Amino acid sequence: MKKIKKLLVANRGEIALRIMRSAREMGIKTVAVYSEADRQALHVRFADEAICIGPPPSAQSYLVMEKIIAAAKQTGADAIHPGYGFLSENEDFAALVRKEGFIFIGPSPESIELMGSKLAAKAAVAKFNVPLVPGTSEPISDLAKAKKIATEIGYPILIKASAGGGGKGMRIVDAEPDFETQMDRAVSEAKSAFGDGSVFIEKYVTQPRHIEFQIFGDQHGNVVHLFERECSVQRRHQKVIEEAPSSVLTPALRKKMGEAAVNVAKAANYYNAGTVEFIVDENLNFYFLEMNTRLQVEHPVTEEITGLDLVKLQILIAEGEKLPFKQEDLKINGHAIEVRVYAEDPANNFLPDIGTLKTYIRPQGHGIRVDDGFEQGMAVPFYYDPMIAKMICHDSTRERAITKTIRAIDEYTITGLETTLSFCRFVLKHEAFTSGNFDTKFVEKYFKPELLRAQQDETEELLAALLATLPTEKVAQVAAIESTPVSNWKKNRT
Ligand code: MV4
Repeated sequence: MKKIKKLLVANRGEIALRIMRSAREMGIKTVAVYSEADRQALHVRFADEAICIGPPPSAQSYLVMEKIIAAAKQTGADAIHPGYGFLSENEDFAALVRKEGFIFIGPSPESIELMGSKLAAKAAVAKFNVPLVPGTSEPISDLAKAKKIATEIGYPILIKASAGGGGKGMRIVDAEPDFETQMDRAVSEAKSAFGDGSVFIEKYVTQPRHIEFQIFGDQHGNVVHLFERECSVQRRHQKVIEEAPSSVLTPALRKKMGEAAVNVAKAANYYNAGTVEFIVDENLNFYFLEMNTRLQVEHPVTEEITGLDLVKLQILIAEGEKLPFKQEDLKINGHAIEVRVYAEDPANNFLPDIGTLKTYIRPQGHGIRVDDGFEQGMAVPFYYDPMIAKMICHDSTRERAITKTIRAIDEYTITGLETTLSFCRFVLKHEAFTSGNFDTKFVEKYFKPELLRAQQDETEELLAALLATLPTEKVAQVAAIESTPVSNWKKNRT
């Protein structure tokens, strides 16, 4: 048991701030690291100390292990939290942190490495009775043999890179004549992207739901799950809206999947926070896909429904404490929805829209949480992920959480750049979403940029019609309000 006194956060933006807030509440001093592009960033201002670690590109700053270690030594930190992205799932970093005598807030390097190989992960969990998608358990090398297996499984099949994950390096094969070309492509992509050309085959589940379980383990062998998050609304493997709990799980299925998730963690001798990713088909069969060995972007929805602070838990576990609760102590309270606010233009193929936050006014009220790293007047740097904020709404039921989220989107006022808020509003109002009858194909099936434009035009028409009924002096008043920066008619009421 070693109490952490000073924590270095090897990350930036909203997650760096979010981690430091919990550390401060625990009486732990905080150290920020930052690139030259982040001198004015909020995580730097919030921290007790801050060290510049290099030029803006992350390959020269946030991704350089030696610079992080040097900053930790210089400031006398005793622990390092990697956040998500950057070095968070790099087993060499986790090992180096430990070798240099610091506490790594996360799992062991061995667990990270095991889950980094999709084939090794599948082999490990298979022994623990975790359902897997039908497919090969070894890398495929012999083309004739691979084709034979694919025929046995039945087309369509998916070729995946063992070193891949998060959708990188996947190839769908609809029928046998395409097999060879797709396999060649998959292998060469995997070689160039990961330096490892191993690929394997799985049955392609065509319209799955993506449901992931938050798990937590301590260093004494105890593992629990903190229920699921439904993350099916995504585009090109980037999640857009996440919620907890999922509207399709019955208590019985939740229990079964939760037990499978705990078994995945046990198969990896896992400790600290992790996420076990499943796909669920239309008959509610579920299959393990992969495990993410970090705190995830969408962890706040789990915090809202469990009342737990996951970062504080991560720190306690890294100090060697036992999990302070048992599975049966945990229960779901209400419903939480997270929308991700990206500096992207949904009407223009989600092109990054980097610029300055001319107006930035957060929504307020009971059950609304905004995790961000920006203030009005700040610029969104183009070197990093264009996520501006995560807005999380919590209420007693799914229906109420949806209503609250739409109200909060309408209140959220951002000018100076386009954001994905209007797109999130479109999703939340869609019948497929409100009914709960959707899968990972939601965006492809229902979204067209014209629909946003049509909604926007309608709003403007309504406004014009309203103005036409008013006397001239009122019109002038409305026009004056319209042109003030706080008006969000155009930005958000689409
Ligand atoms: C699949 C699949 C269908 N069948 N595997 C994408 C992310 C990576 N974790 C694995 N992914 C998928 N694997 C089989 N056998 C569909 C996906 C998939 C997906 C999964 C979760 C969330 C969004 C997704 C979007 C497209 C495809």
